[in-house]
Amino acid sequence: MTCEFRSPAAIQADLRALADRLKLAKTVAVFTHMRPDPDAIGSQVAAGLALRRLGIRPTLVDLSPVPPMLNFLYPDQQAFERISLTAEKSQFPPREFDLLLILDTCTKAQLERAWPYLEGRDDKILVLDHHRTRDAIGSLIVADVSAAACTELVADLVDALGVGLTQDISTALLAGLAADTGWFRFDSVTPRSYALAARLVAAGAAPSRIYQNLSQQESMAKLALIQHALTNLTWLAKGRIALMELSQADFANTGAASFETDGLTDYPMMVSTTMIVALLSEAPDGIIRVNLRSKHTIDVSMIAAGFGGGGHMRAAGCRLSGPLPAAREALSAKLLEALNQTPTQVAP
Ligand SMILES: [Mn+2]
Repeated sequence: MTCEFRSPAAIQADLRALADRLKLAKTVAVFTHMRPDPDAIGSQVAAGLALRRLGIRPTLVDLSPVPPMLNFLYPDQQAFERISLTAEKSQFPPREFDLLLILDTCTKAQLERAWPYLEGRDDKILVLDHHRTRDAIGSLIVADVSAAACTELVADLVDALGVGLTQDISTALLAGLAADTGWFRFDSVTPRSYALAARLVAAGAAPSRIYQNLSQQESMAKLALIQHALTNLTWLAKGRIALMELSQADFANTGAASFETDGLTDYPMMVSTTMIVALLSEAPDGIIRVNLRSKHTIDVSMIAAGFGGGGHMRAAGCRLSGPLPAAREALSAKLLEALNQTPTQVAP
């Protein structure tokens, strides 16, 4: 994994190089990470729409089912060709594209289902991402960890392609930006985020419609899942570490889908003492999926990387082998270690 520093000017030059290569293509397959969030789908859809406006044929590749609440981001079902690799053992169709564009991730683990296809096609692969951890993938990686959302970078790409912001492109970009910044609350937010938001709203994106679609479309099963997660909440280190667990039985009893764990880590964060929140959810194959969040200076991407995962300083994830108690024990040890290496924080 590399994490070299590039200046803003160098990143903009990389971005123009990315745009120039895309302009020469006729067909582009657009990928994003498994278990896609609004930033992933917003990036994919906005990039697809921008390419289409240039007369390039985009194909969007789904590595996991797209959460139904994100369907509103696809302007019409005929807008794009889509390839689904969501089924177990699904294989990429035997086709060649001029370019393969990967958005909002640069780690192989998050592209697992596409990897048999992507492997060996490095010269065609271009990456646009804002995460801190990354693998050496493809022939051009444009990575800007100062971007609050990948859609901030896709907005720059749309500009570099000379396409202009349509209402549909703006809606997809704002959805990603709003979701990845917790509606402009996180410390990843910069003047650039607000300036982009202003441009997107001016171009027709409607924040209230996006909010309703992203945050007020949950199932009753999700609320029941929250209930279970809070019942299974335990604290370590005098309330500084919160651990939440969801077993396969919790999913079965509530009827909630695995993507509905999204946002659960916010709840323990409301407590003043909380510094780290970990959510452990058991997948059907027995693997324990871990979501990590931190409120202070603890870099949870490093903790996740220690288990083969990755992410951002304050939001990261990894996967551990089960069963739950063993995963909890292994993780707790590393969380306590990270906490002990961090000077005690004065509440902000
Ligand atoms: Mn993102």
